[in-house]
Amino acid sequence: ELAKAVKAAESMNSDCGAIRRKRSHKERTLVSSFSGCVEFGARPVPIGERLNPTGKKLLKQALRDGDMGYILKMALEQEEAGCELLDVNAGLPEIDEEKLLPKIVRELQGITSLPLSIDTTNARALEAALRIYNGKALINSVSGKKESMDAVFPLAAKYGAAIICLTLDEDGIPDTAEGRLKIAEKIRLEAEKYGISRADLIIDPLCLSLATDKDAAATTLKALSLLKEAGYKTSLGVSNVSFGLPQRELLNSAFFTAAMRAGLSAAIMNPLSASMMGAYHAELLMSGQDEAAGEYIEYAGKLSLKEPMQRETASGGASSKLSYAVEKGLSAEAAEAAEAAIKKGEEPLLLIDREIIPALDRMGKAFEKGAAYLPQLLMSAEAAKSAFDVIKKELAASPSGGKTKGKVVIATVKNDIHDIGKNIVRVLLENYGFDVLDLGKDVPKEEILSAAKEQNARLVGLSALMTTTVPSMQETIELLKKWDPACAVVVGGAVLNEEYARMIEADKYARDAMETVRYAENILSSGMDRPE
Ligand code: THG
Repeated sequence: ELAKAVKAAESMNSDCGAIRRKRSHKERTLVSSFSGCVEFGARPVPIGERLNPTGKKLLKQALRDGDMGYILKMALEQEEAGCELLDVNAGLPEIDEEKLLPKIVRELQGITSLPLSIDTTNARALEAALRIYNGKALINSVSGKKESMDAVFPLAAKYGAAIICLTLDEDGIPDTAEGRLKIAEKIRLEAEKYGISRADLIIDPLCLSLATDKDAAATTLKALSLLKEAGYKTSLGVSNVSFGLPQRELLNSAFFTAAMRAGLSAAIMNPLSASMMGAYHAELLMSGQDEAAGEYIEYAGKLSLKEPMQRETASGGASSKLSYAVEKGLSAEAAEAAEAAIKKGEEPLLLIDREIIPALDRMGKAFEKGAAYLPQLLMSAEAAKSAFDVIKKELAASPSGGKTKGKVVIATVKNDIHDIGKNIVRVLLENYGFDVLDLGKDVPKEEILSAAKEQNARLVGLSALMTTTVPSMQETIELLKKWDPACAVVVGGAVLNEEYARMIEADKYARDAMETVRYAENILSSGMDRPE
């Protein structure tokens, strides 16, 4: 028996050994956000360059004013244009980068699931940003200068980031491709001392402007080839090549194509430029990485769609701006768009019905499918609330007047702090002439009961957004029915449906605010007024 056991143990051991041997350590270059990850090496990674104040008056002003709306909008534009990472640079001499950079990183993480490339020369700002970054960040950048490596490598090691490494040192940028490779090797050896793996290094051989050096592009392209041969991942700020020259996009896109051919792993570039993204998709197709031209065709389709869309917003499509802002969770923009739409004479209730609710719906569906995450859902709800506050003011200014159609008590139930849906219901009810007592959110059942008693209410509306608060809704209904079985209870909210509503013995499930209004009309105009 013993011998058998020993043999079994041995064979298990050797199995484990076999498994261990099979697990080769993969030297992959990866960065990630809280929810998604991007690999360098398989195909070129487009990194959006536009969150960088260089040459951008409006962004400079936004950074000075801390105008997050503008910054977030630039991020979303780039994401939609198809870039896979966002480079973030908040470096202005008059700005406290140490405060602002982490603030921007935090806000960006709320609205985009793209990983970030943190572009700064300020080590304190870098650490502040890395501390709050959710994922494996990309640091942009370290150079071969001792001072730079001493500052950046400890942080990269501590926070597990990947790093863009510039091939320049105390003597500047070498004129030759070989010289740049040499600096890359120096950087790698130094990084090793910190336990940073070579896979976490992305070498940027730098391209300066062709306006001042006719060989700038050729040298950089050669450096790319050498670096690739030596097994390095590479990156470039592509737009540098055309500083000071006219028609920059012509040059940028030609250089981008050449760099991709030379094996470039990532490009910091302008994804809003059709010629840049065009060059990118064309190269994927030409290099055999786009099966049946699927991606190219999809991109081409988006391009032809874009024109009429832009025309619509350019001609003051204020209302479609509203639904965009709500969907993307841009609060300030949503409020502005709502105001603009009202000024243009749009019907406030229609704005709710046709812009805000459908946008929330789209976000909700994306959330259910796993295509969007909770922070995005909440940002969306916040933006809807901002727009909604503007609309509410407008509606308050033009009351429906006349006699009330009856009293309705509404509340978001205990433990639930979401009231956007309930607020919409209130405004709609008020506009249809009901007298609404809104108890707010997170309301205990006893409080709802005493308000219903006091008002002698024939209709109570309850809202819940979270599954976890449905029991609290059920208890409230029980209490109300014990008091008066004839008091009707209408329920609604994201997690509810017909079946749930029946289970917790509500009288009515309302799919949306309009359905609540119709139900209220039904119940409260049925003649049998209660004795006062
Ligand atoms: N390598 C690495 N990081 C980098 C660079 C690089 N970061 C910064 C820069 N170079 C890449 N980013 C930019 C951002 C903007 C521009 C160029 C490179 C640019 N801006 C226009 C201007 O200055 O005129 C503004 C144009 C506009 O409004 O879009 O060209 O090389 N690792």
